[in-house]
Amino acid sequence: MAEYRHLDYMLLDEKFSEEELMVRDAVRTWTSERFIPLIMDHFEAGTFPTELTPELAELGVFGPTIPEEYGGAGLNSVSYGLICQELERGDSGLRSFVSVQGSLVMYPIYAFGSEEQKREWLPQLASGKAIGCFGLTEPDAGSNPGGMLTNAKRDGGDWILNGRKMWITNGTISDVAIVWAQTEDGIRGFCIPTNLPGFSAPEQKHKWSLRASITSELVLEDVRVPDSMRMPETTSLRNPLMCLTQARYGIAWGAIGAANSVFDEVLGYTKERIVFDKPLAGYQIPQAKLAEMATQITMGQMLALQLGRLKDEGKMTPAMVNMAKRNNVHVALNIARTGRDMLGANGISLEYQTGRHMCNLESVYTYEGTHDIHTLAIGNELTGIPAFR
Ligand code: TGC
Ligand code: FAD
Repeated sequence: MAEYRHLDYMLLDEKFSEEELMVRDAVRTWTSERFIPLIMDHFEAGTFPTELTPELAELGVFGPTIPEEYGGAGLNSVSYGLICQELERGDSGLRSFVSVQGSLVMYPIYAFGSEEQKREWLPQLASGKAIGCFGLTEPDAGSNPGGMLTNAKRDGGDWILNGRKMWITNGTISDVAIVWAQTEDGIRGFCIPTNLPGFSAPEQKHKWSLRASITSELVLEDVRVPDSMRMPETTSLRNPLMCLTQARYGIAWGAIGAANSVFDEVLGYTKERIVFDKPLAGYQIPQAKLAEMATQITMGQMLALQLGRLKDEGKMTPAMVNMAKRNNVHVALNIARTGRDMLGANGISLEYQTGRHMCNLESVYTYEGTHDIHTLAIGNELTGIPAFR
């Protein structure tokens, strides 16, 4: 495969610090050398290359913004964004694996967990010795997580958990699960090992998107947990939504990585592919498509970078993340669909990256808040009138 050339039309590389570029380049090289050669077979087989977990840990991509005393790398948010960008250039399933571990498992333990929970789990998760999952969505409560039916009832000093979660990334391979449940006092989060009696996580098969990612149900049947497994700082729906803000931030960057992978492949292809005696890239219609792709990628990069700088300055709001996730995933999906067409029949072959990115981005468009939910969140921010219900 040709060497990857990242589009930097507006010279944004000048805006990153030396440390940020070092982190980005290390992940970029790893993705090219260690991950991309494997992805076609894993996508086809519907498996994730879990054997790469120690290497990912060594790269420092699990919870990189968590302080070093808990095993994290203490990096800034822009570095985390660049990590997501480079991983998703490989595959959305790879970025998902890392997003869930860092933003949806390590972040809530760090933000809402007890000191014991932090000491027990964060170093294990950072080193990849433990894998985690985040159980919010249910069969009848996706966009509306406040409607969850999973519940936790007090029994002396313990809690009894019952319910079913669905579409949970990494569920089957997890050692620890963050489970959100209704209690008499509102929604609470629990941090539970997955080997407890009554807990199971059957894999959900037959996906045609995000195939190189494990997706599972979580089934909780009278799972008894001590109060020490409740995350003490969780008080309402606001807590899982705060986790989503962290993960959506990473997706806003990641989607641009996928779009860039497509753009690079399609640009190279159209220059080499001869149709009617000259390169496809020499015709106006493909050039118009390439110009639009490059423009959209560049605007997405600027949006992600500004979002990251605001996050590092403590000025990022959830509504800003709604806009960036919505825009960048939408743009990436459109670029992948257009790119798929421009590759002709090759566009449907897994020998090329583009078709796989296109299929994956359909999931990314839906998870972490669907496109329309983000539209309504921006509408709410602008008008002050919630139109969700
Ligand atoms: P609402 O009344 O608006 O909010 C409840 C409380 O939460 C606060 N809040 C947020 N806080 C932080 N970040 C956000 N994004 C927040 N959105 C809301 C809000 O201020 C309020 O706080 P307080 O103190 O006043 O109580 O709640 P609602 O029930 O009306 O719902 C609003 C809505 C629809 C926006 C929300 O429920 C939503 O975002 N729905 C989408 C659900 C979703 O994104 N699920 C994702 C599941 S995880 C996943 O997909 C992982 S994929 C991982 C991978 O593989 O990469
Ligand atoms: P619904 O909420 O039923 O939405 C269906 C349609 O209705 C969408 O078009 C939506 O935009 C629209 N809609 C919904 N509400 C409104 C409204 N108020 N107004 C207008 N339109 C509306 N969840 C987790 O908790 N953890 C995970 O790790 C996780 N991983 C996932 C991995 C994959 C591969 C996928 C596909 C999903 C994953 N999810 C996970 C679940 C994901 O977050 C949900 O699928 C998503 O939030 C949407 O919920 P839903 O599928 O129930 O769709």
